[in-house]
Amino acid sequence: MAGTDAFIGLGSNLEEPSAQLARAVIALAALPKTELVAQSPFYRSRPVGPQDQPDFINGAVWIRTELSAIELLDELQAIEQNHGRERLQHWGPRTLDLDLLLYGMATLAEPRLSVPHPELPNRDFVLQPLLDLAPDLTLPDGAPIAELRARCPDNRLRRLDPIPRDPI
Ligand code: ROI
Repeated sequence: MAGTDAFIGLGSNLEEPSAQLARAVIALAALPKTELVAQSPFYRSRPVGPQDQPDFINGAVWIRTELSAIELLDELQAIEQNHGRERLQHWGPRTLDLDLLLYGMATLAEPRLSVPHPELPNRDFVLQPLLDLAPDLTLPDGAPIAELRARCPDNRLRRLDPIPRDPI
């Protein structure tokens, strides 16, 4: 398929987080004009933000899509809603968080959407899954993901093995 390579970060720390992520991957694979290229392993990570909340499960997927960045954002937000997203508190627990991390080599700063995701360089739970998917990946400014990963704060990532299957 022609299209743009995009990377989506997945996170959950409520209501069986691994199953939330596995269902989200299925929903992402079913998006219109989009194909799933690869899915990263899932990781357990300590929460960034308030510590009085459960650990997160995080992962990432690589898709190729003919949707525009904003169309893709709309689809991600629809999946979050359909999967019962709850976000009661800023930087608090949530059932499903889907972040558009990279959209090709685009740099966007729009009211609804900043790409690359502004927190990407600070979050090992995003950088490590990206590295698993594409070891040579760079940001649009040329910064290698591998270098950012080596320099970013430690959230005690623990890889969940094997990737949970059969969430339904
Ligand atoms: N912390 C971790 N470890 N993983 C997340 O996905 C995550 N998402 C968030 C906040 C609450 C900032 N902390 C997180 O939105």
